[in-house]
Amino acid sequence: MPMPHRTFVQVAKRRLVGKEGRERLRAINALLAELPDYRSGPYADIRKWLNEEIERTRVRAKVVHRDSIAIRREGAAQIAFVGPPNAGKSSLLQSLSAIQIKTGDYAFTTTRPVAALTRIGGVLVQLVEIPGLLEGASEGRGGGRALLGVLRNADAIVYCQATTASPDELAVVLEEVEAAGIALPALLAATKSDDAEPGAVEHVARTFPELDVVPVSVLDDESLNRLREAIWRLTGLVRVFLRRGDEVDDEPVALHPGDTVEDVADEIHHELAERFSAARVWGPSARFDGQRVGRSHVVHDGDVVEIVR
Ligand SMILES: Nc1nc2c(ncn2[C@@H]2O[C@H](COP(=O)(O)OP(=O)(O)OP(=O)(O)O)[C@@H](O)[C@H]2O)c(=O)[nH]1
Ligand SMILES: [Mg+2]
Repeated sequence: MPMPHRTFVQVAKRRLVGKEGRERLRAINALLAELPDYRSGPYADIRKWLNEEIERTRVRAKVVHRDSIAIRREGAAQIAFVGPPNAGKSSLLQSLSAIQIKTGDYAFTTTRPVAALTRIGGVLVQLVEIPGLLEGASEGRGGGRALLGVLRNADAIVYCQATTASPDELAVVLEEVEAAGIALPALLAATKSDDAEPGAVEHVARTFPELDVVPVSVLDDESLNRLREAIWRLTGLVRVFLRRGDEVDDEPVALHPGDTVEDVADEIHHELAERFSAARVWGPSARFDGQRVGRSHVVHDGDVVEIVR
């Protein structure tokens, strides 16, 4: 005598409670094996329900998987490149760093976030391309929630809009970012400026009055340098060059606004931060060259600092 079908459904539901992924699929398959194999009637309905449960479980597993994408943070700041498909995001990443990345004259050449490490203002900065965010992204469309999750972790945004395309495309993207509650320092790169019709850059600028616009072309090194400088300002980071005796380091240490001489010492060594006595400062925060300051002295971008032991 098979188990009455109503009892079977109750048993099945109880066994599936709290199970997801592979564990749930195993439980469903076990139930299917126990199910009397009538071709019609209530048992056939249960088989249909269980088979649909397999499908739903698989879809859920994929969504859960895609709901978070991890980009390992590197460098002193993470800058996200965001914009409609085909805006030239990958091309910019490639031109600003040393990475090889697929670019193409069609939408969705890039399907997952891509990271590139580069030096900007002498400091290592991580650039991340966020692939085309679609209308409805903040509700999860096109894996949008995972992409916005990556964006939320960034320090600043470079929005990309081709001067050869309609700015309406970027307007959609901006709405999704706003709907997701993400508000980061941002600028707008008006891309493909070599190909722009007269007035196209101005049109982009008028459409997004709240954003600083940097016209840029991957064919124009000067424009890429201007973009680098604008990105540097966006990071808000403060560069300090360390001095040891008469030598000044070529590569600066990156600090945050409000950081002090003590933070500078801490960058060199935690122990040094505990026991150093004073520092000497040259540059924007110094009243005169080599000014002697205490550990709570706030450093400015471009300072040269010598820690006095
Ligand atoms: N003329 C010109 N074409 C450019 C420039 N930058 C990118 N392109 C072209 O624009 C197309 C799209 O470039 P991608 O860098 O792949 O754009 P994307 O924003 O990464 O695109 P998806 O990853 O598909 O969303 C390619 O054919 C590029 O060669 C530029 O500065 N000038
Ligand atoms: Mg791309």
